[in-house]
Amino acid sequence: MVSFFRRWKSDADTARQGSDDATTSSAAEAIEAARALGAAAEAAAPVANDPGTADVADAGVPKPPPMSEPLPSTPLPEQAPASTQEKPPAPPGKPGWRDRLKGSGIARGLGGLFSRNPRLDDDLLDEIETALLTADVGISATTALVESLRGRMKAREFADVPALRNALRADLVAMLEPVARPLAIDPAARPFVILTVGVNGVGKTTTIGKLAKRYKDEGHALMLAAGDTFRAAAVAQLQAWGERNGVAVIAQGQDADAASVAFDALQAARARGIDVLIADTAGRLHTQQGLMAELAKIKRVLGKLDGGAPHEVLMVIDGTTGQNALSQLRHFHAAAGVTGLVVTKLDGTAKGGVVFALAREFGIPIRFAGIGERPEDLRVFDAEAFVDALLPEALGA
Ligand SMILES: Nc1nc2c(ncn2[C@@H]2O[C@H](COP(=O)(O)OP(=O)(O)OP(=O)(O)O)[C@@H](O)[C@H]2O)c(=O)[nH]1
Ligand SMILES: [Mg+2]
Repeated sequence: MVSFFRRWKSDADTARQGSDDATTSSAAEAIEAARALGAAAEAAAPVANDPGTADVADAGVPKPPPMSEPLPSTPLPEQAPASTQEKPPAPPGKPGWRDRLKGSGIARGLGGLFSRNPRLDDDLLDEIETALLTADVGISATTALVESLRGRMKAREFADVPALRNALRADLVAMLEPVARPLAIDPAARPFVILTVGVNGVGKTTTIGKLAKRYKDEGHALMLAAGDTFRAAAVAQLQAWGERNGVAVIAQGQDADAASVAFDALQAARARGIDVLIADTAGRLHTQQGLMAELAKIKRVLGKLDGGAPHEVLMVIDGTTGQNALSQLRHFHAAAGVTGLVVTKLDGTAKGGVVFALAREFGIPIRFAGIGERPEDLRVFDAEAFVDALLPEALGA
């Protein structure tokens, strides 16, 4: 079994230094892609699977942040990780989205633009175009949005600038509405198996921890599979989330075969009557064919036990990645058949626009958005809440 499930360590090593093959259709996109690649490499760097440090016991394991209702063992606020001390959970509902996304590139671009009381003319459309392009909305989606506005402006559909802003809001919402489809746990699939995939450091393990809390709170019997076997710290990170949530974690430790871990976990989950099994995987660059093939193998192995498994291939995408996210999704989809997306770190330096580009190019459901590091900061993706958070308050909720 172990030899059958051999991993591609050399590929992993190359992956960390590899280059991207983002396809570009113009010079502007090439510049965007280059910028995005830099961001992706930066995002990947602190959590790269470095065999040289893999044995260092739990060094650098990101600890789950405290829950909103702390367990007795929860550290006091002053002992909590620095990042979570600074940021309490976002307020619930739409205000939370606005609170967390107000610093995003697209919110700042559009906000600044409309706050200058612009005139209703072609210059305004040009400025909107620049704001969208700069925020990583991408050429295709931006052109569609701006040309639609231009046509209606010429037809004198807009009496004033607020009317144009409302039309832009409606168009942005319409672009996202088809992909704002929440993940439904099919009770007939027992367990319902979620396989998480994505490049290094995008937030896969953290998202699993947040989901564990969500599903536990909803009353599901849950199990996690520590399928990132590249680093001991990765297994420990998932186990820490499991402990916090009182959820069993199936692990075979570092260097175990990921497909074998997934297989064992599904067997155990079936035996124990578990409702939802969530499997972690190691981050990998989408350009590394061997590593991408490993994902296909994990899927095949799960499918041997249950023809429907995995029921969801959940790809986690770092919202700060920019247009390179399109290339990532294209490759992961080809290798593993992605059925849902989570876009994380939208609260940070993300420009936010890539969400529109992903929606337009792929139409794959966006299940959740990460707007912070705490469990309650993983929100079911809501097209209206997202768009309203990006536009000036007058257009908001
Ligand atoms: N601000 C913010 N940080 C996030 C979010 N989601 C994840 N993170 C942080 O991103 C960092 C990386 O998260 P991980 O969950 O370890 O990422 P990963 O994809 O599992 O990484 P690898 O397993 O190494 O590929 C951690 O510091 C998380 O706290 C989010 O929505 N917002
Ligand atoms: Mg991880």
